[in-house]
This record gives sequence, structure tokens and C-alpha cells, in this order.
Amino acid sequence: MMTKAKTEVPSVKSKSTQSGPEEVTVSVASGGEWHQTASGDQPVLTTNQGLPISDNQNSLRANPSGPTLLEDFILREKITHFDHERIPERIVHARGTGAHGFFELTQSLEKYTTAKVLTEVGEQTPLFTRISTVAGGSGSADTPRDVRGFAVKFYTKEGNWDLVGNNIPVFFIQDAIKFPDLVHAVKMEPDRGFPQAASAHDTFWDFISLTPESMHMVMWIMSDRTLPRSLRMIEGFGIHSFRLVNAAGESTFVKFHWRPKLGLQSTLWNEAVKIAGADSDFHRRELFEAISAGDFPEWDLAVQLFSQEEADGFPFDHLDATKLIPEELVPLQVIGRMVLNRWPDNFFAETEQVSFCPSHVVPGIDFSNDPLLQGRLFSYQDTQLSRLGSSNFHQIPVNAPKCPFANHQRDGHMQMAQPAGRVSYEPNTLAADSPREQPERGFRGAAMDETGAKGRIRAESFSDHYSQARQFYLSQSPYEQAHLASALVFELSKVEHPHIREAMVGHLRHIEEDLAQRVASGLGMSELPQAPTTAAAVQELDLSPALQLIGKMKDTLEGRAIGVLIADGSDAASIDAVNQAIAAAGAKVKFIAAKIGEAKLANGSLLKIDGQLAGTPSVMFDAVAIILSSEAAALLGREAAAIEFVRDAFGHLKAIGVDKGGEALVKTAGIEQDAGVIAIGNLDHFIAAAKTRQWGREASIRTLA
Ligand code: HDE
Repeated sequence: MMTKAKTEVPSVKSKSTQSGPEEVTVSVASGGEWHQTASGDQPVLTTNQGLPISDNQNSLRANPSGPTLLEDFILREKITHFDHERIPERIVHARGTGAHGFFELTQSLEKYTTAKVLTEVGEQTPLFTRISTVAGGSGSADTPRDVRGFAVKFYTKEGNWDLVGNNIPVFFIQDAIKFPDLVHAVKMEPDRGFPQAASAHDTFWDFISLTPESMHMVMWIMSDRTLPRSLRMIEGFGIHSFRLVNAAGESTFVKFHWRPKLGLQSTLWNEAVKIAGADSDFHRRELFEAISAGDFPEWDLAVQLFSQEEADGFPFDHLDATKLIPEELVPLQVIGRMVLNRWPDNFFAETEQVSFCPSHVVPGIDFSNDPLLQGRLFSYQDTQLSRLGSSNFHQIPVNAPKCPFANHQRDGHMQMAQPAGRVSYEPNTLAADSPREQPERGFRGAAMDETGAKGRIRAESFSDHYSQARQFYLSQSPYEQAHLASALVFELSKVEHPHIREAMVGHLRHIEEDLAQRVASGLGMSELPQAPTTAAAVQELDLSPALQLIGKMKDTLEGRAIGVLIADGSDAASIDAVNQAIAAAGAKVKFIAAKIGEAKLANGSLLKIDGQLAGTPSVMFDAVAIILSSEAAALLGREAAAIEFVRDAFGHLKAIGVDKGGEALVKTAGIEQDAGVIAIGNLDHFIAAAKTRQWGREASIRTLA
């Protein structure tokens, strides 16, 4: 009789031609009834050698009160495996969430590239996407102020293409040689082991204040872009210029952009901090729930295409990763869409072991001379060797190409393939069917002329560090500018050394004097510090409204969640109407009450409660409604969690829908009602307000920078 064990291995063909992983169930040839449980429909628990285990609860002991015996090989195998379950976490981007999906091309780039993934319209290419924070460890919270990594592995017919980007289109540094310094500066300080997942400390700002090229990125990380509401509501950018190469060998520069279907949405800083306490897995859980419910996250893939001649006319060097190309200068063309539609079966096997490398490209896509990109081409392959422990990491199912792959590389730790035959070299005459080069379809880089003197050089064209920082700041709405100033005040107020704070404010003076003034005043400085000397004059670039976040928020409730605070005695008709209106608008409704279980509504009906009040604060929602009897409102008025629920919703600029009891609770919370506190009878008005934040409220509740 045959029994199925649940182990999955990559399928490996004989000889040296391998194909990507398929789900393979290993059939265990059994010795008969030994591999059958009593009920017959469950596999028998075995050791890794296939030995059936009779007792998984007790180790082997000399007698009932005696020592455990070294002889217990079953105990030793189990504990040894457990002892080695963890692998080194990523040095950066350790905390991440991944999902499977597909890319569908809607517009061919055939004129520019031979890459099939970008030329075969309608073709669906499977992919795996991992979105991450940068600074924190793998167990850190989802919502610190941080850049989000946005890495996509396309399993194309011509090999794997990894587009390893971030949710911000520029980077801190211009040259890869500075990356270890940057990362050491932002990570927890080495003597004390804190802070975890935070840039608000001395070493980070010390390094930044001495690295003027980081000023543009500083504007982005201090903006609300680093506080996403959901992983489904962020953009992704390949950052560097890449090259597309067509059949004639001509190349065109390209920048890649991912655009979320749900639009952009961020939280406020105070909200993000509280979310971390309420649910440190906030983003991972939200993505899991969305995919599980069939509400698949979707992004458009757009490109900016430009020639060398056009690049020569830009007021900056596009090979400098601290610069972006404004959409107003080179418009975006949407060429396809990505849908994430399958959660991994196993977090470790897939999300943890997935290994992205920017050097993984396909024929028709090539690199540019961006010195940051050039360094990355080395780093990723190298880091996987220590992280996954073997040069065979490409054989792990999530990393293996789904197209056939074949070469003469052999052996190494954890080799899973069993190539047959005596030939493991090329050229050869002994194995006519062994893999050979393919001059027509094989990868060729763009043919470039390189001239000039060798040296450790920073191009002159990389010396303007402030113009795009200024352009970014001035392009923001007044609300966003205020958040940016507050973020700088918060971060720098955590810096112990005054000279670092002063150096930073000095840099801000080159970006915008008013910003420097606001931050200096927030930091209690009596006068503005000296601005550093600049290597290049600050240019007045055209404003780019496309850089705003508020401008990219969508007027929708899709993908959003609304919390409805109720209690025994709440009005059933109001609840029903609110529930239906919210669901019709595409948002999720969660009912919150002082106790989990069911609430008995005024008409005697029972309503299932989704969240207990103290454990489900209003930071979990985009807007709230409060529907209470006057008795319940009086009772909840004495509950700190209820008061906080209301105050936070108000302070985080959310719409609050209220009936009479809700209004009473709002009053007890000491809140002066404004246009964002809406009678729940006026449902259309509430739904419209719930789609956005009450920006106008902010000035009345926060006066400091
Ligand atoms: Fe990375 N980066 N990086 N990076 N990066 C890593 O590779 C590195 C940079 C990015 O979900 C590491 O597998 C260098 C820019 C993402 O698995 C490592 C430099 C951008 C991820 C590494 C950069 C990124 C990483 C750590 C400067 C945006 C997570 C673990 C030259 C375009 C991928 C790993 C995942 C991960 C090196 C700068 C994006 C050490 C040397 C710029 C999304 O290899």
C-alpha cells in the first residue's frame, strides 16, 4: 500500500536539464499497515528517514523517574532540526510580506525591447512579490516610519526577471560604496542595541547630516509616503534607469513605476505609532485578509522611456539615483498590470527564502551605468550565499525559474539536482544533447563605448543635492508640508547631540528657508544655524504636482475599513442602513462593542461583534460610526477605551458618523463637533466624508510644527 507524505521537493529532471518547481508529492513506499493510521485517511507520522513513530509525546527514559537516554534518536533528530530552523535574516528588508500573482501585458514595447514579458500582449507571467520595511528585524512592527521595499520576481519564459525596487523613486546615496555606512547608521546603535526599526536617533542623522546627497530622499522619508495605510496603497519604483534593447540592438532608457489600483493612502504619524501597538502585523494581516477574501491587490506597471539625447537635456543626471524624472517631463505609459492572487502556502519556504537580485534580467533588458545599481548587481547574489547557505539557492522552489534551465554548474551544498552522464563541461563532443550557447536568443548587453580615465570618481553632474529636494517640498500641499516639518521635528528631537540637529537645519535652509524656520522653531532653536556651502547652485525647478500624495488618493472606500461602535440597545435600523451603505461603497464593516460575542439590539435581534473595544481601537479604521442608546452612551462615557476611540478618530482626521447616543459620547470625549462629525441619518454625506481625511480639521488640533 502507498501512503502520501506531505513533503514537497522541486521536481528535477534527469540529465542536466531542470525545470522549475511543480508541486510534487513524495510517495512513500510503505511496508504495509505500518504507514496507515487507525482511521486510514491520515499519513503516519515518521522521522525524516521514514520510520513510523509510535509515541510523539514522551522521550525515551531509563525508568519512570529516571534520566532521558542519549539513545533516543527520534528525540535527537527532532530537536536538532528544530535547533536549526532559523536562518540569518536579511541585513536590510528583513521584515517582509509576500504573495504570488501574475503580470499581464496590455501594451507591447516591441519597438524598444525583445523581452517577451514586455512584448507579448495578453500573456500572463507568473510572479512573486515581496513588500518590506528596511531597517527593522524580521519580527519588527509593520508601521514604522520607513521606506518600503517593493520586489517583484517575474518567472518569464526567458528566465527570471527581478525588478527590485522601493516605494520611493529616489535613494539616499549615489554610490554603492556608501551603502554599508548608511545601513550601519540607521540600524540599532551597535553598543546599546536600540532603537529597533527607527531612524529617529543620533547615528542616522549624524550620517545624513554629513551626506548632502541624501537631502532629496530625506524629504521623501519625512513625508507621509513612509506611513502607508496598506501595502495595497503604495507605489513601487525601479528607481534606477535601465535600458531596453530591441532586435536591432538599439537601446532606450527606461524607468519602471508600479501604480496601485486603490490609489495612495497613508496614516498620520501618531496613528502609525498606535497601530504598531494595537496590531504589529497590521499590513501583513490586511494583505492576507484581502487576498483570502478574493479582493486581489492590483497595480499598473508604467514606464518612462527616454533617449540619451533627451537625457542630455535634463537639468540633472538620470544616472544619479538621488534624482527622479518628473512625470511632467517624461510622461508615464501604462503597459500592464500585476495582480496578487495567491497567498503563499508556507511563509518560510516562500516569503523568507525568496531571493531577489537586480542582476536577474532577461534578454532585451539591460543595466545603466548608475553606480548605485552597479554595486547592487554584486551585492544581492553575494548576500544570498550567506543567508541561504548555498550557491544552489536558485533551486528552492520560489526562486527556481519556471522555464527550463540547463548548464554545467554542479555540486555544492544542498544540491537537489541529480544530473546524469559523464559530461559537465562545454564545448564537448561526448553529449550531443547537452546545453549549448544560443547566439540569437541569448542575453546580450547593449554595445556601449566607454572612454575616459579610470579612477574613484563622482561625476560633476552628480553635485546638485538640493534642487529636487526643494522641488519636492514646494510641490506638496500645505498639509503635507506641515506633516513633513513635524516629522523632522520629531526625528531630530530624538537626536541627543545639538550639533547634529543644527547641521540638519543648516541643510534645510538650502531646500526652503521657511521649512528650516519651522523645524528650528519646533526644536526650540533661538536662531537659524549656518547653511553649509554647496557644490552646485540650487535650481528653481518647475513644480511637479504628481509628487503629492494627497493628489494621488482615490475618492473611494474600496479596500478601506469602517468601525461601527455599538452596544446592547443600539438601534437596529440605523445599524442596518450604515452596514449596507458601507458595503455598497466597497469597504469592510467591523462591529465593535465593549464585549466580544453578540450585542442585543433595541429590537431584540442579535448582532455578532467583530472586535472588543479595548483591543480594537479606532486606528484600525479609515472612519468610524457610533450608534448607541443614551444609556449605553452614558456607560461608555466612563470607559477610557471608548473615549480614546472617539478622540483618536477625531485627532486622526477621520469622519465620525453619529446617532443621538454617538453624539453624546463625542461630547463626553470633550470634542467640539466639526463638519466631519456627521449625523448618521445623512448617510451619503457620511460615506463621502469617510472616503477622505478631514484635512481642514488639522489646524484646529495641531498648532506646532
Ligand atoms: Fe537593496 N539590498 N541594496 N536596495 N534591497 C537587499 O538583499 C543593497 C537598494 C531592496 O524582499 C539585500 O536579499 C545595496 C536600492 C529591496 O528580499 C542586500 C544597495 C533599492 C530589498 C541589498 C542597495 C533596494 C533589498 C538584503 C546600494 C531600491 C529586499 C537582503 C547599492 C531600488 C528584497 C537581500 C526582498 C535587499 C543590497 C540599495 C531595494 C544586502 C548594496 C536603491 C526591495 O543585498
